[in-house]
Amino acid sequence: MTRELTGWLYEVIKAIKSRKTIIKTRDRPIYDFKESIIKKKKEGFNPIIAEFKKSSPSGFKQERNPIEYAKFMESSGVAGLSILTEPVYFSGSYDVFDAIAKIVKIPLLFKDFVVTEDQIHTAYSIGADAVLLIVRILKENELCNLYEVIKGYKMTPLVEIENENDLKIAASYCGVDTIGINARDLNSLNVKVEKVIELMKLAPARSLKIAESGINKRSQIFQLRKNGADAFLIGTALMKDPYKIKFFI
Ligand code: 137
Repeated sequence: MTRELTGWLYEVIKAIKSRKTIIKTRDRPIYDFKESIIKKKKEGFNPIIAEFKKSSPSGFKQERNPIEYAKFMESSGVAGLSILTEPVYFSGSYDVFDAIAKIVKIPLLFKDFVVTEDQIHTAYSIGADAVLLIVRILKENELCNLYEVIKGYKMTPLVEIENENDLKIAASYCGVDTIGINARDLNSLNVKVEKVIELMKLAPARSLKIAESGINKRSQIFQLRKNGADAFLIGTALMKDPYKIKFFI
């Protein structure tokens, strides 16, 4: 089904088969992910997507109350929230996503390793407004199919790339207009923010570009913005110290 995967990535995808599917009536409107980013930009702010992440395969660990974090980020003016839902490596959960969705009125990104339509039905049911699709873990036809399922719900597909080859696939697929450029290599876990700048230069000019991973300084945000980033997805730095948002925005 997926491109050749090894190590922890292989384990994550394998375990997806045993994840539950949640189908229920959604009692939350769809908040437009792209519009929120464009609005913040027009207002002169750095559009930040603050991520809720409790752990990761890089060895990161941080306990924090998800509701307090989400409310604090919303009141600080972030463009949206990204919430990890993968349970084994990222200590994520659908329940936490659902609970946050009930209390905030800003766009929420379903941040997981999406390879099945059932995951998208779940994302919609628990209140997602955008869903991450990682090119690295999908074949072209799977990417296109899942992309359409997300659009069918009127959510935003955020297509994540981490190298030139991924970018070619994302750019050649007709509708892809929101691209996440990941500084982190999913195999080696090395983070290189400079790589994002190089890839942004090659991305279609019309696309909305979100710089992901490794951002912990205001100066990086300026540099990325100067080189074409429209928004910034920040996890580790904000989980460790939520008050840093004041410097980033
Ligand atoms: P951060 O700001 O924490 O460097 O990155 C934010 C975000 O891009 C990142 O949390 C991704 O959503 C998922 N992260 C990691 C990973 C994915 C694969 C392998 C490792 C990790 O260490 O965060």
